[in-house]
Amino acid sequence: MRLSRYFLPVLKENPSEAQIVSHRYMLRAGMIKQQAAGIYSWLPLGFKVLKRIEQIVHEEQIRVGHIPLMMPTLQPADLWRESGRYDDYGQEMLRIKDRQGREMLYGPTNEEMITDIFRSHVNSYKELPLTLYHVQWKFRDEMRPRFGVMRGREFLMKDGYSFDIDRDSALHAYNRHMVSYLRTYERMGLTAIPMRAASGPIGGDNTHEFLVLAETGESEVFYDSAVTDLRLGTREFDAEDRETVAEICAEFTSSYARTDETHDEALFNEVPEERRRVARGIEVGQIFYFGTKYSEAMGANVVTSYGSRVPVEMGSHGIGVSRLLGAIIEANHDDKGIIWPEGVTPFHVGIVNLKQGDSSTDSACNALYSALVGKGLEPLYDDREERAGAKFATMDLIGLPWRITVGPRGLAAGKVELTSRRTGESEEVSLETAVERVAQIYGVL
Ligand code: 5CA
Repeated sequence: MRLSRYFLPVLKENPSEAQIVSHRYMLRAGMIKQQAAGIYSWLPLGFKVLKRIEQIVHEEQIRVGHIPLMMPTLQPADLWRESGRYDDYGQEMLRIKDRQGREMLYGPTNEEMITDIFRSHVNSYKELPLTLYHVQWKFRDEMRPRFGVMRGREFLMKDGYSFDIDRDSALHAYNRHMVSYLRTYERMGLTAIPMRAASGPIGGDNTHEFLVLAETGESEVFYDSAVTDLRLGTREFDAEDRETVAEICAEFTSSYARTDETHDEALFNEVPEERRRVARGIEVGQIFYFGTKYSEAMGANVVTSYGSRVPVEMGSHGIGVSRLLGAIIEANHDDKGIIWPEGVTPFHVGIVNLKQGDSSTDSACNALYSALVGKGLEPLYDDREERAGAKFATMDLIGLPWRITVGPRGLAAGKVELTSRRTGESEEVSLETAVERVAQIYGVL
């Protein structure tokens, strides 16, 4: 993409309504525009990152055998009356009437609807296990929408629902979600710690939240610092191997890590003092095992191998897709702007032409651009008639992890400059080497 042809409405001034850095940078970098409290348009740059994050979420769900579908945002109230949640949900639920006066709602979550799909089509234990998920907009009329996409009213969520024949299988589905989430967050350059949590309106006693540590997080968290060293990395395992999956979960959950809702001071004090941490975190996901809460209420039964009918065992598992943008920025920025981890960056590399209109720099930039595109990469070429300082400031603000700077002096010696946004370190290299290095970084060589 050429910046002169792109739509990147960056703001020079700090927007006064933004209290935290991720919100400030998302507005300044022209990623989002607020349309109403907690409701945003996703401008091209923000939309691109959102799609990258969504793509990683899909890949990791599909990797462990979960199946995507799509449910609507609007739901009939009657479905929610069956579970009893239509009255329980309170003012967070946006209630709407259609022209026939039928009561509808904008879904804050989808347990009832997925249970309805299940009971309509699944009859036998032979069709289990089954995990269906979607990535869809939700609406919760939050009392205090704030911090931009972190606590929105309309927000994008991955919500998945597991159906199993018995408790052990359902707990395996829970564990399988846990390991798939660990990999999902790691691919986004995040350390998200599973912490024992409270279940709220979803229900059940078995639940973990995934927290990214950040001073601006809304949750108070208590943990053993040993958990921050754990990484799933590139381990290969079979998602249906219950023992291995349970071992990985045990590794990530056996140290003390809890949110304030489930914090236990006496247990916490058993952690060696030098490893005890009290901090703040951003909740980027939550998994729940709640057994037959919805299946019993809504008559979602299956025939067992003995021929009897039992309510199906369920869990639900969510990732805050739009909130993740905020969390990633909170964890990756400096005073000049965002620093995208390579896994989610909107463009792989920026090209800065220091002398626009100069035939040699223009043609070198064009050659770089084509070579990078030829490798399957997406460069953002700043081809505007701007001062070098302004071009650098834009690149630093929007946070592409790599920048190639092309100027007449370097070119005379056959060199361009390859700069890391994270370390600020630069290297003088030939055009070919610059392309190769970037291709290598993104694993497309
Ligand atoms: N049905 C279950 C999971 S399938 C569910 O609704 N879980 S949840 O309530 O924990 O939400 C899942 C994730 O959505 C949260 O972990 C959080 O990351 C994100 N989320 C929740 N509320 C908001 C909000 N107001 N704005 C942005 N993201 C949110």
